[in-house]
Amino acid sequence: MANIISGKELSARLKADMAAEVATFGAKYGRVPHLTVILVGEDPGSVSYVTGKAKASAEVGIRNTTIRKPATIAEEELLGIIAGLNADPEVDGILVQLPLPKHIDEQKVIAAIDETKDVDGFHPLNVAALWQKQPCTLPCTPKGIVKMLKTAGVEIAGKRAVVIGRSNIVGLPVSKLLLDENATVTVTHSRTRDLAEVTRGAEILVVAIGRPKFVTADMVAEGAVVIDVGVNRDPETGKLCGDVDFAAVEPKASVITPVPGGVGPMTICCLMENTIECFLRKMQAR
Ligand code: L34
Repeated sequence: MANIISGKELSARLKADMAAEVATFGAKYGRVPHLTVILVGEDPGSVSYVTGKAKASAEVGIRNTTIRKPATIAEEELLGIIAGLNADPEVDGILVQLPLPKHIDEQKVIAAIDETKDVDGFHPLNVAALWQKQPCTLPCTPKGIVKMLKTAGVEIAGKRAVVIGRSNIVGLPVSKLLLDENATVTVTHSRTRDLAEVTRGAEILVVAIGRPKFVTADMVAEGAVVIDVGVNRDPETGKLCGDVDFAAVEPKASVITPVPGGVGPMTICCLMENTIECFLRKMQAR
């Protein structure tokens, strides 16, 4: 029987602490942090995540503006909106929900965001700072994963960590954060040979591949810590499921995260934290 880390419960505690802190900001700074989220198109997953971000903002006392635009929006118009938000002194955080429609250059859009308002930590300057171990805004999902490991009392230093997936959003940055915690990190991907052999060597396994129930029991060592980043629809039941076959893997794991209620809520929680950090940096620079 594994220890199941509830991201839902942990994020609720952290959000309550943040709410208490934010409640003091009006008197101290004259206003509360302001997060602006841009949603392009109507992908049901994106709509659900953006709604979760607005809900969490309300819980923490952060002002949230969600700008919704059709999938047909021109890149120029999107860049114009970002320029306006960059120039607005009352906007502390800007997030463009990904993925964007194919006709829009994602990297160009991310780079257009003022790096001091980049609450995702995706701007090239923040990415460079992360890889050079300089102070920066950490990407929300990797930050949430390390918080979950630490809260569960998982020792990271010296451990063999295997990450499945090499995306800019999760795989690469979580690998770097685990390396900074002194794990020995292996990054695997679609071209990895004998993947199961590699993952069986993992003491900490982070799965961010985006395929329902991809990780099966034979791929996991007895006693492993398993972090499931996937949010998929189970093709059989239509219900939400992770990248890990939870029912099969949980009995072998020492610690595991569920889907839903695991990494997802922690991503949103860390977004709240990053928004507060960007706000405070600005206020303290005045
Ligand atoms: N710019 N794009 C930008 N920043 C991000 O940090 C994200 N991400 C990923 C996709 N695109 C992004 C998110 O917000 C993934 N993601 C995210 C956020 C929240 C949840 C899942 C993914 C989440 O709360 N999941 C719930 C279930 C939600 C549901 O019911 O649909 C969970 O319990 O896992």
